[in-house]
Amino acid sequence: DPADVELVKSFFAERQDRSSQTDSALFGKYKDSNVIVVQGEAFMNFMIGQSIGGQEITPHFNELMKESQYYSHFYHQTGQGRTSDADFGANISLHPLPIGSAFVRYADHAYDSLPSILKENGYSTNVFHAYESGFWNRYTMYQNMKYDKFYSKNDFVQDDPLGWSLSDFSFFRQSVEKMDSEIPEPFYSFLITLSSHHPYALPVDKQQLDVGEFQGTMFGNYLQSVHYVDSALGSLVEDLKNRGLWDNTIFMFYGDHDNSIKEQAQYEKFLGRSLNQLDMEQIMNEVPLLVHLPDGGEAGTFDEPAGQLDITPSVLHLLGVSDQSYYHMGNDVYDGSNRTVVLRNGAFTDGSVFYIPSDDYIYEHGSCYDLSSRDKTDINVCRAGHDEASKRLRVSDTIITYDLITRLREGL
Ligand code: GP9
Repeated sequence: DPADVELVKSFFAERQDRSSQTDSALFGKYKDSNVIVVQGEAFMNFMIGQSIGGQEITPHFNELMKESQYYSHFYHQTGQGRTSDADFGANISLHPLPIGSAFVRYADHAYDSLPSILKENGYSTNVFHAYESGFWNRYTMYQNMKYDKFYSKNDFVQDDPLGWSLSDFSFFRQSVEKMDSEIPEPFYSFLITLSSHHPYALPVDKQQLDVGEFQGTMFGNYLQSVHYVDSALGSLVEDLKNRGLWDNTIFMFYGDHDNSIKEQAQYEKFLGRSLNQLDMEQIMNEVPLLVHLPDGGEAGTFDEPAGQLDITPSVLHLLGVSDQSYYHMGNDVYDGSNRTVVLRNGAFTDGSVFYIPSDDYIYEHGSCYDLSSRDKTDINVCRAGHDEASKRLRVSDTIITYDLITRLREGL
């Protein structure tokens, strides 16, 4: 549809016209640093900072927060492609598709992926995931994304089997060994964890958390496995420090998607309060993002909304690579601009309102919440934001489906 192509062209003409981006003091401050991004399986935000029976669920994450940037309203923007969608959003900065996984459906289309851009800037680019390389069509997609190498199940010694594959402890240890011994710096390493995969059953000898009244429930098992991954995260950071890699590395950790546990009563019991529709929408869509900068600088909690699509533009900002000529749709969290975050289901937030669509997707049947009162407000308050959100999803779907990036660059 020519109208859709025009929409794409005008969206990017506007986006590529941003001049403020390079003005910030952080632009290029960490040029040539290594970048390690860890995507945590089903790692959600609601249990960050929480305890059960006096025991912290995520003590290592909480400790790391003290010297990191913590984005407290960071959204996953995934659809049916789940883990592959999170990867797509974070490393390609376009919205995952409304149906299926872009990794599976359009692995041969052109993208301005983070590894391809970093490769052009002299980086070694590697991706690590200790599972079958063909799952989610990763093997093919990662070649297109221009990773030097995909370290998959066969590249890891199966010295600590757990769940679908190898434990995250061993996965992290072996991945860091490879970074330290065989990968030239500066490097971009993208790691995808697996131990906290649904249905979250962890062998008894690895259970370190007393989940009390949640014992024997999937929710309890979830807390248990997240606690386990948190402790693997702690050992990863120690390892990077011991090997002298921590101080010249931008380290990011974020969750890929929700845990598929939808019983509101469990969250209410865990958090000790009743929850409304807005609370539940945020709980199911917020994953944490932690950014540790090489000097431990800029630490604090950032409450403005952000999302997975923002990872690529923001990493590029820190490294001093302008993303203005790239076909990215995420926000740069460091350029000071106002941020609208659009979820795949058509929900959006701009930090002052939160729109939740209804099942029939008729705008007026959805709910518009005022984030300061956390109550529903007049539906019209969200209308302009909703129109913008729908436009963005349409722009993204058009670019991906019709493989437009190369043609746009050639002046389509
Ligand atoms: C498998 C893993 C899980 O390789 O990434 O994917 P998911 O089932 O969570 O989408």
